[in-house]
Amino acid sequence: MQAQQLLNQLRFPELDEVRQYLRSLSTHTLVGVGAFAALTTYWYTTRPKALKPPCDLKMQSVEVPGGEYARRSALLDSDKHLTHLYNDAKTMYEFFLRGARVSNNGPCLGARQPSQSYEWLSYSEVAEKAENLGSALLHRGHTKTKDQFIGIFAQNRPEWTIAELACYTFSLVAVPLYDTLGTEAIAYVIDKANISSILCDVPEKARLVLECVSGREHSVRTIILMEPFDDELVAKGKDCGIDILSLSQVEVRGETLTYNWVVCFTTFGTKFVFCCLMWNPKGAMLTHGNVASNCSAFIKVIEDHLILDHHDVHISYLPLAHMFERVVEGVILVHGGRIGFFQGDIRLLMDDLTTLRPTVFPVVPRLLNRMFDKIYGQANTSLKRWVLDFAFKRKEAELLSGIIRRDSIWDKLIFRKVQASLGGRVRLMITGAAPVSATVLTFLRAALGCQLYEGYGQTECTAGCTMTVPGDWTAGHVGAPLPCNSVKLVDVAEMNYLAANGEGEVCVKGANVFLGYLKDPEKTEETIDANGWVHTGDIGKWLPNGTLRIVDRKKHIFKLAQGEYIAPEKIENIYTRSDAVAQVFVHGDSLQACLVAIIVPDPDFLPGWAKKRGLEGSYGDLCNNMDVKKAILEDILKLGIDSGLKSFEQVKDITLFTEMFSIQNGLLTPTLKAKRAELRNYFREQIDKLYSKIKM
Ligand SMILES: *[C@@H]1O[C@H](CO)[C@@H](O)[C@H](O)[C@H]1NC(C)=O
Ligand SMILES: *[C@@H]1O[C@H](CO)[C@@H](O)[C@H](O)[C@H]1NC(C)=O
Ligand SMILES: *[C@@H]1O[C@H](CO)[C@@H](O)[C@H](O)[C@H]1NC(C)=O
Ligand SMILES: CC(=O)N[C@H]1CO[C@H](CO)[C@@H](O)[C@@H]1O
Repeated sequence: MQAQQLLNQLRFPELDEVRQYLRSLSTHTLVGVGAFAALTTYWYTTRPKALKPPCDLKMQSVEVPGGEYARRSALLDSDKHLTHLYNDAKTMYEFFLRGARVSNNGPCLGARQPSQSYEWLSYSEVAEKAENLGSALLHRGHTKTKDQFIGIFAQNRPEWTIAELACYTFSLVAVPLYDTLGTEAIAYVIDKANISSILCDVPEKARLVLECVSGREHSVRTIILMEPFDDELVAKGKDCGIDILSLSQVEVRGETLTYNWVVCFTTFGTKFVFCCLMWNPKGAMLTHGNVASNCSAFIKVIEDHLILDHHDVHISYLPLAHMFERVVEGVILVHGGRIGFFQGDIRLLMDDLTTLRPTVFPVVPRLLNRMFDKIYGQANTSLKRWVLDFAFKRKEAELLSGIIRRDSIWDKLIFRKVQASLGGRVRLMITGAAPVSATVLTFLRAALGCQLYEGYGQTECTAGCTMTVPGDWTAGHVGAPLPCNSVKLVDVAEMNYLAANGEGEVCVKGANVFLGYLKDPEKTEETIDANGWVHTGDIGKWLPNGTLRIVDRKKHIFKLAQGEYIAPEKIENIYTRSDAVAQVFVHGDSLQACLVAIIVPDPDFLPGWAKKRGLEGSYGDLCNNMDVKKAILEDILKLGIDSGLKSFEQVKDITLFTEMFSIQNGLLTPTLKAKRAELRNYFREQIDKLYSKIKM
């Protein structure tokens, strides 16, 4: 049959665009296209019914009485937050025990050597290793009341989860360490939590710890290494007063020790189990109850559409130091599923996926973007691109009517390859940690044919506070509040976001909200208010169907005396584009009518930059030279004009300062953000002088 004829017989309005497109194609192409039209007919007549969503998708959250405009999940039948789902699983320790029971002691943790298949430890083997390690830790003086913090400094691997379980078994607290911020942040965490025992995976990490503590007073007494190490390391440890032991040695020793450990189990919600010291770095104290509630909320949201069980397999490669990965692991363990770890090299992840063939695959937007680019990159002729778009449009139509599958004709013809590259069995994906573009999310939901949820949250509420619900496969929002918490939006008047308009700073309260920051009542108070709401700093907006969209970030904003709002970071970003400028701090307040700035000129560029303007001298000389100051001021004001700053957004005067703002001098956070309050105090004198000169 002629393709054109066949298409004309089809009366599906959405095919209009296809028809139009076809008219522009050559007949040669059309023969192939005819086949696609026939397939379309076949697909329409054979496609399955959609599953019923767990709530009315037009009303996914409901307002909580009290006049605060707070909202909770429509899945709850009262305003009481969900704390747990299974009566025998209220702590993370009980999560594990339940998994052992429902899997009938099935495989629990797996790892592989390069090019080999996965080898598994059963639930009872994992429990035994955890008990042995835990006993050994008790023997070294750790108890739930004294010296309870255990550092874990390793990539994801079975021993990580075993160490965590060892902590849970004896009510100790796991503190993850990670090295992306260098030794300074590690030293901070060790000191803050007064950690005496640290488990490391490889000798390099142990060396890093020694570097952090050598030559000063410190708390570390024991490093337990998972991989082999040499005598030199042991000697180095001794110099710092640290015993370096191998994990297998420690486990064997633990086996010979007997403890009446049954009494040690952490009880629900009382004690914190997990201290996630973050990059700020602040130690967020999370309890068994926090983690259990987040996991349970997640299970509850998806349970109508997907029931996890002991056949499920999870691939663990996102850092366990973040709550996102740990919550997913909790969800797997409570159902007796198994966790397979990647080899430790993200470049080999694809190989691990096809070997493990996971059913659960948590992702981050960066990875989703890469998959999207790869699929489109392979469709590099216009015909291939057309076929891909055509198949996507068909599956997108299914998706929006609530159907998720990977056995349609389009899957068999087009998407089979990408599905197979993930092992071919993935049925649940979760993305979080950062926003994902609607195009990418919708395309991959269609192409991968599995349930792909987007969550939103932060460590302070145990990873998640909202998540998309099954059946709502639209993108562009982060879903409704999870059943374990309520969400409210609070006025940010200076940015013109008002709760009464359904916009404002996202605040969270519920069973998953943390206890506070370790030994930091001041920061805790800044984050959790007197009524128990965590203030996230994100700006959200309620959509008509009760889902939340994240639209902005709360910024440092202040008013000048005449009432104009100023966002100093925006101005600083513009001024630092000057070659002469390394760092800028813009200051103003409601008592002043104008802005001033402290500027650290760039030591590498300033001499050359000044020379072009006929000014010479050493860096120090130049910074004291009034003509240099004047030239820099002129340069940044010009940049400001070019970038569209209003005149009240431009500084009136500046002072040059020769010492960089740094973490060491307390003017930057470890993520290299300006500590504005500290900067203001530090430069009080210079700022006052600038203003007094302006007034004269
Ligand atoms: C740190 O822990 C040790 C025990 O490991 C204890 O003796 C010491 O008092 C603790 N220091 C602080 C500041 O808590
Ligand atoms: C198109 O993609 C194929 C692989 O899918 C590749 O072999 C080929 O070189 C690409 N062609 C162009 C022009 O990029
Ligand atoms: C919810 O509302 C948003 C914004 O109006 C919309 O984009 C989305 O499609 C809606 N979701 C559903 C399932 O109707
Ligand atoms: C897996 C899980 O339970 N965590 C939820 C905790 O909440 C985050 C956000 O909704 C989800 O992304 C996580 O999905």
